[in-house]
Amino acid sequence: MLNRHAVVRRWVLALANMLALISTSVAQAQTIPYSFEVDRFSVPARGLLDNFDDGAIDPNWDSLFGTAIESGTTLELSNPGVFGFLPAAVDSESTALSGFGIGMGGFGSFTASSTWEEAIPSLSQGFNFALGSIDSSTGNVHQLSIGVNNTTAEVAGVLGGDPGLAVGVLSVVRDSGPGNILSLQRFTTPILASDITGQIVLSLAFDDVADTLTPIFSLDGGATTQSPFAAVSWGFGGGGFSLATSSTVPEPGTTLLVGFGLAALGARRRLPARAEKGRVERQKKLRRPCDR
Ligand SMILES: [Ca+2]
Ligand SMILES: [Ca+2]
Repeated sequence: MLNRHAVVRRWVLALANMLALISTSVAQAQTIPYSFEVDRFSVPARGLLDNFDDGAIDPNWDSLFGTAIESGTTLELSNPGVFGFLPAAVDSESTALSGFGIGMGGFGSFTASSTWEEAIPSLSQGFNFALGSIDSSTGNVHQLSIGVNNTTAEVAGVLGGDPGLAVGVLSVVRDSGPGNILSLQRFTTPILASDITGQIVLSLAFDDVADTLTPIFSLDGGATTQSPFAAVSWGFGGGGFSLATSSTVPEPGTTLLVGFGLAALGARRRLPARAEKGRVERQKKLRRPCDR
């Protein structure tokens, strides 16, 4: 068991490294200040719970970038963030953290939930809960996120889905090298500000029999839940969670496709040899217990 936990921990760090690579600055611009709070994270089927009430992000989470502060009974994710973190080809300022590695294929079904304080994102802003897994056969990183976002027409034009206030699901696959995006899909369910009447619960349900991941949400503190999104095939051995908030730069992102790719390559060159070696070893280890 210890070995598995160690493997999962490494998995989370691998994902964190991947996200950090993506975070390399593209170009700084003005964004609207953002601040969203998470009240708790839980995976009841695995006995995982964080109420964010002990004043420290460690050891459950690793701050990836931006300003994440656990204070009182919540985790606040706010400015200043880092530019260039995306799950998309659009420039944005983001704050994110990653943690809670978890065994998946063969370890049983579960629903993981993040509960956010009631908030209505301003235009260009949003908050998201994601699960990332590494495909042990290709090394590619798969991420599925569910979030509440208020998307500009320009950003929706790049990512797909509806502009404006919506609950959105983003499915992204990145390669194992510089983290280039191999595929990206966005699905949305438009909502009204008046639909949000309590805490917002963003959940991802893993079915270990069907090998699928299904996004679920509640806009009224969990009293009622909605699941309008299709289940996504998810046959991986493990994964790690992320909590992220962002504000996109108010300009079209199309020209940033180029800058984003260059930034990722630059980050790749700066990657220390030690980290590279660790990444290869992680992949080797992951293949043993988790291949299915
Ligand atoms: Ca709390
Ligand atoms: Ca804590």
